[in-house]
Amino acid sequence: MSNKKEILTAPFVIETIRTCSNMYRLGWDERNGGNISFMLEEKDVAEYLDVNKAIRQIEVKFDARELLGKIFIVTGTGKYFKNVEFDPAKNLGIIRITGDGAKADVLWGFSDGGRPTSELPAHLMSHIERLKIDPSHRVIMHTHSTNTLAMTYIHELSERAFTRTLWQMSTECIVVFPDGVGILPWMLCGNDEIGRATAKKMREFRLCVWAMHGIFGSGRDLDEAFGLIETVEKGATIYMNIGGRKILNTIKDGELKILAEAFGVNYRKDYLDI
Ligand code: 2HA
Ligand code: ZN
Repeated sequence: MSNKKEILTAPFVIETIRTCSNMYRLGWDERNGGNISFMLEEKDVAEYLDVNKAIRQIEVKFDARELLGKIFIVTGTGKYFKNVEFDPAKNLGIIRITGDGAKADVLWGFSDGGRPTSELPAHLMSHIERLKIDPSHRVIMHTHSTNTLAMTYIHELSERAFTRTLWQMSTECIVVFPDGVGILPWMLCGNDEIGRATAKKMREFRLCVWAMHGIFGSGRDLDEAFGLIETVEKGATIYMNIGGRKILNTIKDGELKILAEAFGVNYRKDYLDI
């Protein structure tokens, strides 16, 4: 008789499921779009699973030595966010990076023989970079948030210009992402190259926009990563709703400065014309 608790009652599983459903209903994750990886504490997972017992082993196809022994809950490749809540064990998995860092043990999930997201290299590389900057970092979230994606078709793709526009679109923006947004041009997804480019951006930004594709966001927990993406998407939504109509009022650079100072956030000073 196992003394382990039922995995589907684990807060980290419940929260991952709810996040997927929430993102699906926001219209951000059509079909198999989007993926999440959430680094878990071994002691938390051990309440539910034998962390040394692998159901099977998979190739990671990337040297993840720096994450050796780390445990992640991840969404599955080809799986739909829409379906996660109805069959979590099929659409999600819990993996532990093992061997020489090129393999992962599946501890739970991927019950139909599935594998982690095709964007796993980009996730793992981004985790490595964010952890160097912030040891409390835990979550990487990729999504196709509609208005941010739309904005990449009609807005200049310089990080400074894009960030400035977003900051102007709602008072909250500079407070939530004072570090701005990184941007990558269109690139082929699912490989090491976009993974490396994204991870490089993650040294400077907590969020990177993939032009004509979506967003890579990070955070210390699911709420923080989601909240960051949600706020960028809100700014982009206002921008798209303005739809090129003449702007009569905006938040001026001097006001953005006052705002950032009032909230004590470390904003990118060189992004303002002051
Ligand atoms: O998981 O979103 O970028 C499907 C994708 C690939
Ligand atoms: Zn995608």
